[in-house]
Amino acid sequence: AITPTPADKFTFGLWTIGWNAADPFGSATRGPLDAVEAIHKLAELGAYGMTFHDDDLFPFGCSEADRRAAIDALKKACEETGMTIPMITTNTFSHPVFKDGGVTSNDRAVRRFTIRKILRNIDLAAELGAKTFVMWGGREGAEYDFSKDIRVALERYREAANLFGDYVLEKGYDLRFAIEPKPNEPRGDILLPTVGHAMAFINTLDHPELVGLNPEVGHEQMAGLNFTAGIAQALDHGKLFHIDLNGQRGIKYDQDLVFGHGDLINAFSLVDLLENGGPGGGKAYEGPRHFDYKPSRTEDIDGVWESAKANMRMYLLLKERAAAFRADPEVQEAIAATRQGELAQTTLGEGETTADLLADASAYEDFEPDVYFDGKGFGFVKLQQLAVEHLMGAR
Ligand code: 3MF
Ligand code: MG
Ligand code: MG
Ligand code: MG
Repeated sequence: AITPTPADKFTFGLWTIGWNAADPFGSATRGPLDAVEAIHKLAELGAYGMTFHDDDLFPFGCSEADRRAAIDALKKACEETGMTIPMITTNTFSHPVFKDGGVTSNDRAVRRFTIRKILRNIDLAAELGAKTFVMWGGREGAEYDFSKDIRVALERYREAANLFGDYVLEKGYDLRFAIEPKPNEPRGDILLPTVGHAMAFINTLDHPELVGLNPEVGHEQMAGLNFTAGIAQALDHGKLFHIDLNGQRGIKYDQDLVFGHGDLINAFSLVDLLENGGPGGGKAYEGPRHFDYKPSRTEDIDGVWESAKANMRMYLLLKERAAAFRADPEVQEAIAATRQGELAQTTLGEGETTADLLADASAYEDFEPDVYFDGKGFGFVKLQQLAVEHLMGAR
């Protein structure tokens, strides 16, 4: 069960395996990777699909003929291999013109150009049958508080998001948007920095039902947040449209390590949530398991494919461990001891009103916290130890 198959729905960004490993301090350590070759290799490894930014597939500003040739070659490779393109996204951050952002740049001509670039790519998403269109606004932000009024920048963000929603409805495309939050890098501070900020913003849109999230493990962890808890809230809100899996070790630059090579314990609870956390214990999330990582700069092309395999293997191993954890009678007993079943009960009884609660002297007037408190623990540590032992393969 740790051999990936398309049924596992593993997908990779072309920019991940295709990264030439140039970083802000050094030049490339690897050559370019052709998209057609990437599709064939990923198919061979058991992946389900590939994703890309417009500029990953055809160079920024290339001729329409070159663009078309690249798209057609990709389509052919998909037909040959059965690979899919479930998500595409737009590069609104690499070209110097985007230095103050795309849809929120202070420069209005840049904003108009960005909207056109995204609309063109929405058409391509529909053509390729992608169901999710990711928007990562990495340059939407600032380094300095006086650079712009954030409220006005958010109005421009909203104007653009509403325009894209209207466009998709008008065209009748079967496509939803997923905003990818990130706290910083490349901007000092990025707009919609976390899952929570983005969900609040989505609620202000004309068509909130069209817009959800593409949370990335490392991005939330860069803000010191618990990724599994953020995903749980996104699920609660019905907004987990897509996910970027990778690894991050603490609050620092965006590491994009292999999934599980960062906070392994949080990766374990994440896979458990996605796979076993749905109502009735089914899958909580049915979409692609998308890897957005960077094969480390130290690796050659063989190391790239080793790291691609490692992502899928980590996910499947964690899935296997999570199933064993859930099936273990000792774990079930430990879960019951934590009183999670009681958390699932409503706090007021069926049909009970606030007036009834106010009239219930046992809830307050006669409730004696000092008497009620018996010092009994919740047993969370015991349960966590069982979880870690399952994760380690020690049980
Ligand atoms: C940057 C990212 C992005 C987004 C991508 C949208 C370049 O930290 O995570 O990758 O994921 O732009 O999918
Ligand atoms: Mg990232
Ligand atoms: Mg990252
Ligand atoms: Mg990402």
